[in-house]
Amino acid sequence: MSLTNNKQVLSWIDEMIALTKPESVVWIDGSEDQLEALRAEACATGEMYKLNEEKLPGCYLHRTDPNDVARVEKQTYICCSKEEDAGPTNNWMAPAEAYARLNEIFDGSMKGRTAYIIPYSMGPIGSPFSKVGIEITDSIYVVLNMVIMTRVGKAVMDALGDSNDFVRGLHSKAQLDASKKYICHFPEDNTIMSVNSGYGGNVLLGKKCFALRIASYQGKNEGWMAEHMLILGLENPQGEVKYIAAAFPSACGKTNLAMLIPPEIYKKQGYKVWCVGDDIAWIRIGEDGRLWACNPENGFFGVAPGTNEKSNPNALASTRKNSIFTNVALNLDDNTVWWEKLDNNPPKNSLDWKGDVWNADPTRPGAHPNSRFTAPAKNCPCVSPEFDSPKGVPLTAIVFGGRRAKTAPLCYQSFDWNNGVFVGSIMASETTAAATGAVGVVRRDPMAMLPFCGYNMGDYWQHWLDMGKKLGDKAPKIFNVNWFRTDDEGNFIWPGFGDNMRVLEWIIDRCEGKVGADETPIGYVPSADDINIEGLDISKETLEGLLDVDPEIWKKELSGIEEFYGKFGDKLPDELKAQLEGLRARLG
Ligand code: OXD
Ligand code: MN
Repeated sequence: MSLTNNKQVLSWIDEMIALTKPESVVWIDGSEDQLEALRAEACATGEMYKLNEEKLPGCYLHRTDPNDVARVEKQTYICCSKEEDAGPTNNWMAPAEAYARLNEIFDGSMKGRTAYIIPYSMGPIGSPFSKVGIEITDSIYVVLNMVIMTRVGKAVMDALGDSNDFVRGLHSKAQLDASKKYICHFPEDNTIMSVNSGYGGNVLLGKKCFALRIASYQGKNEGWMAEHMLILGLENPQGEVKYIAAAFPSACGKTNLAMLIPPEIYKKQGYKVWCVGDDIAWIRIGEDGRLWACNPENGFFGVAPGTNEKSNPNALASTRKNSIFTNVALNLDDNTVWWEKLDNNPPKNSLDWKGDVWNADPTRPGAHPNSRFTAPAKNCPCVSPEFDSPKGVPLTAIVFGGRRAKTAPLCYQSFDWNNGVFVGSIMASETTAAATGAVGVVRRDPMAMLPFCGYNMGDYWQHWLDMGKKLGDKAPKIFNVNWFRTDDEGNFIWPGFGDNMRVLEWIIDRCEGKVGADETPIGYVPSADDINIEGLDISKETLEGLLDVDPEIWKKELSGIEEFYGKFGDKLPDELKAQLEGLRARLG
């Protein structure tokens, strides 16, 4: 039974069903009865595995194909009419060619299977901030994840009414043939087609595909922004909450920062941190002329390894019920899950992420390094009371960050909005020993959007500059942080995690004009006296070292920036060229 009379929706669905030829078609209405039946079916076929109902109520384990465990940037395409509109940082395919290639692969790809039609809302249903998507998929795992990550059901179709403003998403596991895996985006058609993968980032089409790649393009045309940012609220002892949005490349601790627990000395005074979102922010100019941010998602799709009682107790607590675990180890003694650094007790009687006997074998990991939990946001002990607010939360500051061993200081503030856009555009991380390839190689990842910007990055920067013009003096202040400075032995100097609160406090104080700063060639840097290190095992000299800006290192950085900028040709905004020259001049 269909959940809508919307002719555009129905005719698109008819077309996709005729193409993929499933045995049956089921609309997902979001009811608990329907979901429970799907969970039971997935367990019966082995697609999912039910975990200990006492210890992990409502939780399941899923294993993907061992060759299908991460996003595939090489097989991800932006399919727009002109190649230059995709830009030098995206793979491009002409729409006609992409449709032809995909139609061949999708032809009959759901034979003998059920097609599930998932109506979902990114953002609270019916909010002017929100947008509707429909995903057709042949995977129950996708259905059950989408139900956690987005708002699903009939109310979404009611909110859409007769409108044609919805994003069409077609996904089929097909044969999981890696050579025919495609994640294609058609921004001009509001369409996403994903085939031959079953891994979250490639198949939960509301997330990276819609909420970043398609939405960034929509935002440029409609005057708003879709960003790879967490959103947190920092409450002071007077009960005032200030909101910060922050962009970091993948694997730099976004989820940890979003759910930060303040150090004892702050907690005692009454400081609190509220999580609005851990990965994506949709940002608009509100009626008051300020920037307002909303998290379009409804859950967390977090990396499991490294999550523990110390690093992120709030994330861990979020996963203790109604969650799905993907590619983690299974403890056979009590039917619970385990991953590296969860604790010091790898289960002796266990299976690894592939389902092979593991038994805590120290020579190989139990969980895949990119294993995940999918957890409802409402499970998070520090979820913001504003989480469902239809208008979002007002931003006081925007923070960029990366993983740099020496270059960037612990924190600095940009001179103004345009300089802040420059700071975001030169964001970079150095590869660590954990990643494959050389150590210390700089990967530029502007605004952490490198794999997620659905159009030419040069036009995207221009859009940022244009938003600044509209905001004028109502614009949030822009900062950069680096939690990852190392000493000569390669050890991290700054403790990070909850202690990052000390830097956030300086950021908010700066926005409120309560604290000074030292002017350096790259921006305003905190004076060591203004970062609270009470209760920390760090000397003032060490802190001074963390805040140091070495002009010689930055002079070397200039050529890297120039080379990166060179890729964008005419699309590089003049304003950013001027910013680069300004930095060069200040460095002398
Ligand atoms: C993610 C990512 O999964 O950024 O959030 O890779
Ligand atoms: Mn992300």
